[in-house]
Amino acid sequence: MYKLYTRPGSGGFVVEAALALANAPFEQIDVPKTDLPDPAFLDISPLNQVPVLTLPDGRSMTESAAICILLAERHPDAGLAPMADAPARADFLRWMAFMSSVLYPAMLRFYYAYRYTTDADGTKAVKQAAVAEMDRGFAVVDAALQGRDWLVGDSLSLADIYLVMLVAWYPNVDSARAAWPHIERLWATLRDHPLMRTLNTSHEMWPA
Ligand SMILES: N[C@@H](CCC(=O)N[C@@H](CS)C(=O)NCC(=O)O)C(=O)O
Repeated sequence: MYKLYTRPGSGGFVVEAALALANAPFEQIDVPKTDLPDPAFLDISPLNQVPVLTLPDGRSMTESAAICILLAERHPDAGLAPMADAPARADFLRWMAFMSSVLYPAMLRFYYAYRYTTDADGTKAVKQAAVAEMDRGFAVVDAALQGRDWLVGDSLSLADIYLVMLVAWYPNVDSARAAWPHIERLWATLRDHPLMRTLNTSHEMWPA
């Protein structure tokens, strides 16, 4: 059985969604936010971050995008992503890498600004630059969604859920919804999705 180390409102959201869509049983372990992490947790997550997925064979992995890609591969019938030989596979890999390497780190720079400057008065500037980088990244994804129902291919994939998770973290949600209408359209669809509604009750990613 899988084991998911997570926390409400964290990147564990998309992994929990993937496991639920795949009907894969898992044990959930909520990891408290603390500066004094459990050494056993550091063994599997050296940066003390969630999500971490422990696989049925006992191996553990960090990195939300990698976890999503692996789950999609291991549960092909769940349709979590285009298969390796599908034309939309390239888009899926591209957007998963883009979101986890551009948008997610920009979120971290905003929410953990003190880590990104040695200047005690510098966090405001770090946060402003982080939001500017989020704006650049979301604008790229919004343009890609123009005229499309889904970010990748012709059906819901983990890329859509990953995107909605990220945009829900944007510091000013109302301005995000106004600035990126194509992302907002997708987000509105997912806000109505039964599984997202269920997950949102524990994760509280957006107002119900
Ligand atoms: N690159 C990692 C980032 C994970 C991450 O930053 N997780 C946050 C929660 S959303 C966390 O655990 N932060 C605690 C910390 O950095 O101290 C991934 O994509 O999974």
